[in-house]
Order: sequence, then C-alpha cells, then structure tokens
Amino acid sequence: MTTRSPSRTQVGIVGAGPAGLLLATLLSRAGVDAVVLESRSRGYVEQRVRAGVLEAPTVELLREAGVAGRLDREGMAHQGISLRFATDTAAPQTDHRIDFADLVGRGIVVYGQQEVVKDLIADRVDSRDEPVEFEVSDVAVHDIATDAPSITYTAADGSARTLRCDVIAGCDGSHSVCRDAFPTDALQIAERIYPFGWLGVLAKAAPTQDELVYANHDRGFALYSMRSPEVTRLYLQVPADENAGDWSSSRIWDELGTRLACEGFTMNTGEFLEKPSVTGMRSMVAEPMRHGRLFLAGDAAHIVPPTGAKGMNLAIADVRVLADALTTFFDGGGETGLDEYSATCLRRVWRAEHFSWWMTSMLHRFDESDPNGDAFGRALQLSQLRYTATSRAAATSLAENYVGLPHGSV
Ligand code: RFL
Ligand code: PHB
Repeated sequence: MTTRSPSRTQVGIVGAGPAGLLLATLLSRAGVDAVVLESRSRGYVEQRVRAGVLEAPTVELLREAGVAGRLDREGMAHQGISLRFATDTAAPQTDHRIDFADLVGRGIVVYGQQEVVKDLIADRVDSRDEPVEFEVSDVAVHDIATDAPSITYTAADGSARTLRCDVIAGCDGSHSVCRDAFPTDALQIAERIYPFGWLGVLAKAAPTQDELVYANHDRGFALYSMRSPEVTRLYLQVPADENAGDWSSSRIWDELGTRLACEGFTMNTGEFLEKPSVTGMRSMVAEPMRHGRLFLAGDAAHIVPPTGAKGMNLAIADVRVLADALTTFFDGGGETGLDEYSATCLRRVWRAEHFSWWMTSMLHRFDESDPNGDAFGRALQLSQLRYTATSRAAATSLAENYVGLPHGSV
C-alpha cells in the first residue's frame, strides 16, 4: 500500500478493478493526477478469479499503456473457438470451429483478469509510487452536481478522510455506491435476469484443447477454458439458485465429461485451486453513465452475462473514452468529450449486450416451462447453431463481435 494519501486530486477513482486501475494508468500517462480508493486488500483483488478473455482492442490498449510486458510473454494467443453441439437430436456432439484469424484477421488472448489487475497495481504502486488506498470503508460521494465534488471514506487505519476532486469516476463494480448516488429520476435501469447461473471451477489440470469450447448439450451448457498451460477453467450451467456445496468434485467432473463429450475429446482432471462457486447471470444497463461530475465505468454501469466474454473488455473500452475526455478537459480543451462520454460508451455497451444475450440464448438449455424452452424454442436454437457453424457470414458476425470491434467503430 502506498504511504501517500493526498486530500486533493484531479480525479477520485472508486474501485481498483480493471476499470479503475486502467483509468488511473491512462490518466497518469497523460499527466492527470488520480487517487484510487479500494475497499478490499491488495492481496484480495490480485487473487479474485474472474474473466479470462482479452479482446484484440483490449490487448492493443494495454500495450499502448505500457502494461502488457507480462501479458505478451505469458498470455495465450487464440485464433478461434469451437461451438460443440449435436446437429440433430440423434447425432453425437461435434465441434464447429469459428476461425477468427481467417474470418476477421485477428484473435483473442487468454490471460486472467487478476493478472491484468496485478500488472496494473505493480506498475502504479511499485514502479511509480502513485496512490492506491486499499481497505477503505464507508465510501460516499458528495456534491456530484457541482464542480467541486468530494469523496469521504474511512482509511485502513480507521481515520476519517475527505478527498476533494474535480471529477469522480465510479469504477466500483456491480454493487456500485456511486451509481446509488445518482438522483433516482436521473438514472434508468434496463435489466434482464436469466433463469440459470454458471458453476465455475479452476483446476490444476493441463488443458487438452488449444482453444475454448462452448458446448450446448441437452443437459445444459458447458464451457472449457483455461488460464495457463497447467490450469483449466471450466463452467457448467446450473439453476440460478443452485448451491455449489451440492456439487462434489466427482459430480462436477462427471457432468463436465457428459456435456463436453465429443469424438476424440479427452479431459485432464485435477484438484480444484479454489472452491467451486455459482454466479447468477443477468444483463443490466444504467443510463446515462454520467451525472454532473460523477462518471460511471465498467460493471458499475452495465453487466453482461459471461457467455460473450465481454464484461472486462467493456470496462476497458469505457475508461479509454473517459481518459481521453478527461485529458482534453484538464488540458483546457473543453467539455465536449465529457458531454459525449455516456452516449459514446453506450453504443458499444448495447452492441456487447446484444452479443452476450445472443450467445447466452443460443448456447444454454432453457427449462420446458420457459417460453424459450419448448420444442419450438429448441428447434430455433439448433437452427441458429447450425447456421452460425456453416455460414461464413454468420460465423464472421460471431467472430468480429467476440474478437472485439475496434474501439470507436460502433
Ligand atoms: P470490478 O472488477 O468488480 O472492480 C470493482 C472494484 O471496486 C471495488 N469496490 C469498492 N471500492 C471502494 N468502495 C466501495 N464502496 C466499493 N465497492 C466495490 C471492488 O472491491 C472491486 O475491486 O469491476 P470493473 O473494474 O468494472 O471490471 C469489470 C469486470 O470485473 C467484469 O466485467 C468481468 O469480470 C466479467 N467477466 C468476464 N469479462 C470478460 O471480459 N471476459 C470474460 O471471460 C469474463 N468472464 C466475468 C467472467 C465475470 C465472472 N463473474 C464472477 C462475475 C466470468 C465470471 C464467472
Ligand atoms: C473464462 O475463461 O473465465 C471465460 C472464458 C470465456 C467466457 C467466460 C469466461 O465466455
């Protein structure tokens, strides 16, 4: 933890996830001061297992920001994914590869979100001695509709602090206190909740596949992913209210084996490196992403179901727009960028919302009681899978969304 904790800064950033940390890095490169306030410890945020897929524009931005050294050495470059499904009810599951390199000329990099977070913290705290305060509590934002907002909080040592800022960035994730500070009539929330969640496990088992596999099986969706040449990351669709404690390791491996079955496919098993957990799935967009001098970025403003691997990438796209707008503002270039921030971000957000909803709808099993889960819904789903797997136009649409539309192009 840094020893410096100024009481005045240009940008007060709440949250040291990918959004808050990268915003601080981009601002620092542009000569704008920021302080990052984080409720968890450094160790906790550096170990929190979440996303794993970096879009091409995300990788480019991390390189431009000078924080991609380890990512370039250790990240796993992938040129495609496979959709695994049975083309007809009686047929066995087969793989249908979506070849990103061929279809859109770019790929993705598999590199854990917590590795990105570690790299950003090491750069800011260890290399530059710039402020991140961990283990703060009671964070509250004030006077957000004026040009002199502030943040009050309790520091790790128990002292009450006030941070005066020109601008506040709410990068505090899905339970955002910054979002809650918007006047109720100044924020519209659009939301969709899915009737299932993902049970996720991280296993000490060498991946047997070079690329990710998204399987639509009669018993439900399964995802085969990885973190390194030694570690596999796997997910199973389960009911939203499922208790992870009901899943023994043998039950998890059996179910993965069933749902991922495919000719020639074998899977290494191994001990779980963390306790299996269930994440509910929802889509949410809060509009606008700005009120006065308070700007929301990342999960604080929008949530996508993880099927499209878009959450962290969207957070990163937001802060690129915000960092550019703030830099212009502090350089005396005016407020146009800040005024356009919300609308600019929301165009990409809604594209990602649609893609994530579409992938989720195509790949998951809906209960028969669900309007999408009857015979008609299932037949539509299979038709969409077959079309995506066989039509170059449909596969290209999946590929360009998955690999990430260039920043600023949507
Ligand atoms: P974060 O990462 O949640 O960071 C917010 C930070 O704010 C802190 N905080 C506070 N600090 C101070 N005061 C308060 N009052 C605070 N309240 C909260 C929190 O401790 C935290 O450190 O949000 P950010 O930066 O917007 O980043 C968003 C991403 O974390 C998220 O979208 C992704 O993890 C989503 N996601 C995926 N995204 C991808 O791009 N690709 C993927 O492959 C992918 N897979 C996933 C995912 C999320 C998952 N889960 C667990 C939700 C897979 C899963 C299972
Ligand atoms: C992951 O590796 O955690 C992962 C990969 C792809 C997704 C979601 C999560 O769509």
